[in-house]
Amino acid sequence: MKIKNISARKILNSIANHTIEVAIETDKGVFKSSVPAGTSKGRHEVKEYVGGVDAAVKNVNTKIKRSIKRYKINSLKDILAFEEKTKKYGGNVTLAVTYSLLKALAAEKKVPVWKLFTKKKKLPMVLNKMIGGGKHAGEQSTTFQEFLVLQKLKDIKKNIELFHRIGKDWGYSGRDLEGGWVIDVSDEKALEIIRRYDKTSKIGVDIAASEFYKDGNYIYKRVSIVRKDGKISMPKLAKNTPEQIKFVEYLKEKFNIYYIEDPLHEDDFRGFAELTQRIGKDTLIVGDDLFVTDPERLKKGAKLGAANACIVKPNQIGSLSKTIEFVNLAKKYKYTTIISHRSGETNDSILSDLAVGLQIPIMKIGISGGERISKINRLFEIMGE
Ligand code: 2PG
Ligand code: MG
Repeated sequence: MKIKNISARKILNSIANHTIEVAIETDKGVFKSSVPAGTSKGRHEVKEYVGGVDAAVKNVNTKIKRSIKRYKINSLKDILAFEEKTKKYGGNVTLAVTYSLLKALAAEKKVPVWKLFTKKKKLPMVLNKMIGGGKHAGEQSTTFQEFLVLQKLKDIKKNIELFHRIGKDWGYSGRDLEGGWVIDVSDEKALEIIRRYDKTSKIGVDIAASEFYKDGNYIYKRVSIVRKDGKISMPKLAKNTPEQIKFVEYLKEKFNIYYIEDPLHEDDFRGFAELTQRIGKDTLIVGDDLFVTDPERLKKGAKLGAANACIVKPNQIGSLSKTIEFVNLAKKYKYTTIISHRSGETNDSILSDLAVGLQIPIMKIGISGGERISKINRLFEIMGE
């Protein structure tokens, strides 16, 4: 494929931070892509932009522009090989270039992007955020970052209705960064609210525990009172690791939780292993900040039996080649994969193509806001392709 031009510019993401958009021009047209950013980032994620977004724009417009002309890019393999040349500018630069190249190549081959990866089409289930707290909301919110409901894509209507019903009764404090309802209640109460409206669906939480872990303790904003044998007691706000594990187990049992992401802090492989051993048989114990889409961290986790599922966020590891390696490794270890949006999204919907292309069974995505809806709509479009 003949690349006539490549250029970059600064754009805003959904939380009004700058990111880059890359445009690649070929005989078939102009193909644009952009990359999201996280708010509750893992400590082990790669750098998004070396030298900042302005430097990234400049690097694409000068250095990458010069080097891409020297390469023949006619296949997925060529695109993955070219990533090596862009890595030094930061993960989001690499991905924005890669995504645009994928779109250009797909147009060249007259196929949708997902078909560059697979012929087999299987649409993921969707994991939609209903209530949001933690670092995605202000102080007046839950300690846990996300309260989620899993649904087959064709039944997403159920989640949409649920989202509206919760919003109507509880949405007076507004939305979090991903469009979830912010409710100033304890985490237990938030689960109770969801279960009040939906008794049967599989539900989940992203505890994002690293965000409230400090010096050996998990510090809660609020806890629910405990009634036992006619007595009422108030649990402490701080929980050490064994108490945290016990609490998560208690919530799982009480509310029949199917999906639990980052229940412990990002370096506690042993804690993850213990929890997986206790409740992993019928629950997904999901590593997000724990693995950061890094094959090496997944290898370590699998050896210890830490978690049984993992989040896939290409920009945590900063390249599509590493992301593919990670997904293949997860399949080898029989870890369930969940591809995920980020809190600072763009309208680019390529994540949905990657979900189908890499045959990932679950896609974690919000249910409100154009930047999230574009991805859901893309899944429906793929359904018809
Ligand atoms: C997460 C993500 C997405 P962020 O923790 O799973 O919901 O949040 O993009 O802020 O890291
Ligand atoms: Mg997470």
